Amino acid sequence: MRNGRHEKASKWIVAFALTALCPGFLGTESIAQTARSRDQTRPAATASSPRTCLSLNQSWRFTAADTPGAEAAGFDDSQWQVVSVPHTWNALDTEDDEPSYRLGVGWYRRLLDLDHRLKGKRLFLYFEGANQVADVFVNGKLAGQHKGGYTAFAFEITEWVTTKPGERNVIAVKVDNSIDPEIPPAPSADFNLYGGIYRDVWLIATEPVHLNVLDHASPGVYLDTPAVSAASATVAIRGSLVNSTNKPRQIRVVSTVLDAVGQRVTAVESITAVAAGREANFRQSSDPIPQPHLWSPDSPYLYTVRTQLYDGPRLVDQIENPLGFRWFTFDANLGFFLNGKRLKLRGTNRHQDHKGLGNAVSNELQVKDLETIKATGMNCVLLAHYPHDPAVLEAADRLGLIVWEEVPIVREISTTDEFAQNCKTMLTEMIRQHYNHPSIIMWCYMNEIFLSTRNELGYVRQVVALARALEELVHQEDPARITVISANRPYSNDDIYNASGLLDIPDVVGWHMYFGWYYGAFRDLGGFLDDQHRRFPKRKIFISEYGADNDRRIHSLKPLIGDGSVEWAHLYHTNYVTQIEARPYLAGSAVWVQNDFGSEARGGFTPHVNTKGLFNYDRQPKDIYYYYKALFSSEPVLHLATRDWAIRLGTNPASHAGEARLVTQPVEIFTNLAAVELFLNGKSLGSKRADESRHLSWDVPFRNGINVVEARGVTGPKSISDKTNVRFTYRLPVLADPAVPFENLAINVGSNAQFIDSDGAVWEADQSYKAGSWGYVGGAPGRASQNVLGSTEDPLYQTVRQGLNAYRCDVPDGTYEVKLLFLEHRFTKIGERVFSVALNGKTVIDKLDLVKDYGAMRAASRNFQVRVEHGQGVAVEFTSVVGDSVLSAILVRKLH
Ligand code: GCB
Repeated sequence: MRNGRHEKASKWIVAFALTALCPGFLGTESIAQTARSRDQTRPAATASSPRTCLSLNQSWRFTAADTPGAEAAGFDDSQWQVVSVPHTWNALDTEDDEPSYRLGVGWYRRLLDLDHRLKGKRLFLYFEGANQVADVFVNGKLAGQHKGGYTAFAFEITEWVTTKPGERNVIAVKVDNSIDPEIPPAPSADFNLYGGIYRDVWLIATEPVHLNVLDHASPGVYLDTPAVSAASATVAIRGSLVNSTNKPRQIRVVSTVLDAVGQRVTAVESITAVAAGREANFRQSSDPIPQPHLWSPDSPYLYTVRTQLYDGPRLVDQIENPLGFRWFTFDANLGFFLNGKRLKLRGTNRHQDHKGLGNAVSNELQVKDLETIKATGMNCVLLAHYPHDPAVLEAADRLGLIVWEEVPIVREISTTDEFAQNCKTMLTEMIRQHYNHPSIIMWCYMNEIFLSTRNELGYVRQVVALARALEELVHQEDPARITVISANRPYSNDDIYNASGLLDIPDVVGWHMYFGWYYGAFRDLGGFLDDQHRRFPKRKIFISEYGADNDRRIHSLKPLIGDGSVEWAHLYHTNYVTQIEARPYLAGSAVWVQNDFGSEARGGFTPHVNTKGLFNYDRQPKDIYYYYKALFSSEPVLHLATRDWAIRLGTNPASHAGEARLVTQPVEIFTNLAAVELFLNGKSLGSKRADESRHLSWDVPFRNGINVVEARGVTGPKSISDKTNVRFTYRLPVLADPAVPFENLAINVGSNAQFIDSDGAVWEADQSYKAGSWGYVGGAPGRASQNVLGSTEDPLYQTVRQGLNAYRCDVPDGTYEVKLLFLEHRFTKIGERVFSVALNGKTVIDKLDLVKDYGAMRAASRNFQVRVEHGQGVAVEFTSVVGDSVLSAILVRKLH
């Protein structure tokens, strides 16, 4: 019951997140208390908060199968698994080594005992999110269907349930995460579509006269700040109320603005007439509030607006919404302004999933992500690539993080009316549900939509037409906020985003920039942006993504584009930041991405994971995270950026037998201190002044064994230090040198990078053979970018040397284990590549056909023993039968 545990820990956050819809949530007396044990933590129907909310997260039964008849009240689900929400059926199969994960139907069922005191109330089921089509049944009747996996939905169930003592109701929910081309996101999206009820579920009980619960599952009340300045601010309140009685009513709507400590600031009231069985809208405007506290990242001051409905003297409904006073503009030359002051947006993108949990992440863990982003000193977060949990928006309001939120219209569209309609509904839901969060500044409705090039007639025109319709919709729904479309630099040079007119539509354009990762070189970034700024001088631009995969198992002294090494990623980020900060017209930037995240189709370094995170998938920080902290945080930061490279290996070609064997390798430091002194094993290596780059590097002479590295600096009156160990293995340039007895040699063949395996062994970067040493003879390097089946150490297999004649290791005489690792990375048919392998003159593999013997893209290895005599070393020779030979890695280990 993994999720149950998280839920318990996060109870207070759940409570915090739900106050908008359910101010009664925190009440003391539970109507459920007397009746049942399982729903005991529930809100009260007290006089002051007539609306109650009951968590329905616990006690579901689940089956991962489409089960005919499962909606029926009397269906026997006793054999189903007991689960709690948040739940997904894809937590594990998205992380296994097999391609694909289960897309299909899952059923959930739950009993609902309704206290007799709920008789006469209006009852609603409220789902914060279920991916992606949910059919909700109550006592066998369809209460409603919702499409789209990332927005909330509510259905009224009053007519179908019983509150009679001793009688029970059954909720059954069919959830389907099958790919549906009519529902965004498109399957080409770079993230997993985990199926399930993965956000909180509530029962909301209101009086017959109540604020609308069914307006796209919004709070039913919308706050605007039509006039706001440092001198004064007003709040406009609008919403709709429902009269489910059979008499017309005159309802008094009272809206009270409370300050951050709950003191009344101002109030406004009005009367709304509502006919029997009908809805009616209301609009109110507060008196100006003098010298309002403004909301900003530095001071995220939150007011609350409490909206109460009175039927005569009786309070019949009450909800609360957050209110922040702030105003903002974008300028094509000067970037972003908040409350009249220039503010460079500095942030990161966040996906919601988490290692081991999929998208079924507790509110507590979600909030932790936001707290981490804030603690980095960032001021903004892009919620990629769909609306996020309400707890996330609450946290952003409270912490002062400026939010960009988006609907999952990514990479391609369906050109049907149905797709367009689903996009519009989703967009409306997102805006209405999250409208009152002051943290939200930007609504994005299209993400790199031309990434998948499609040539059918009129496709581009249809994308543009959809964008125009969505642009209009956003401005209609929310005239005060900024619209954005994000664009990738086209891989071909057709300039399609500009040529199609797409980027002329939104208020702001977000660019996804991967120069020096997917294409080009770092230095091309500035040129590209300057060119855009020159060609479109009125356009407001922002870098909404930039990032590079960064796998702590991969390290290189000569990093290369696309190698996944930590060192390349460090070069990439430090280079980008310099160029971004130098361009005042850029409104800001957001790193791709805060945490590594699941993406089944990815065959990168870690199977099915996008590893561009500042944090790993399990939320452990990578060294690069501290670079951003040193850049943006006002707290002192001194970080030895070698935590990710704590197991090292190297050689010093200049050293001879018997010499102190020191090998110089770089150690990076990310700091915002003025100066840092570095120590190795207690001895100073000198001081360096740090500057705005927040980045220092030392050449450190490592010795064989454990090296203690320590950085020391001063901040104000305080000294601070950071200390860590590096385990260094010295490799003799001459393998047979008697000064250090040879143990083993592991080589990441075909790669410029070292690879640290799960046992902590380092597989060295490849080199060409030199007598006395080791290396390849002949051939050329190659690389696969698909997932390697049968291994999680994909990088070791993915880089290969092909067409090689031999691999030689001039080890001293003795008996050795020789292990050869292979991968067929290019061919899928039998007979396309066949070669034989000989070890010290003896054929050990005759006509190896990797596809035939193991399968394409499947990790393969062979072990041999060899006796080395007369200084012959180990020589692995390859003879081609059809096509080229290929080798992924080699291990030579001395047997004692
Ligand atoms: C992008 C996409 C994002 C990907 C990212 C990447 O531009 O918007 O969904 O995950 O690039 O890592 O390639």
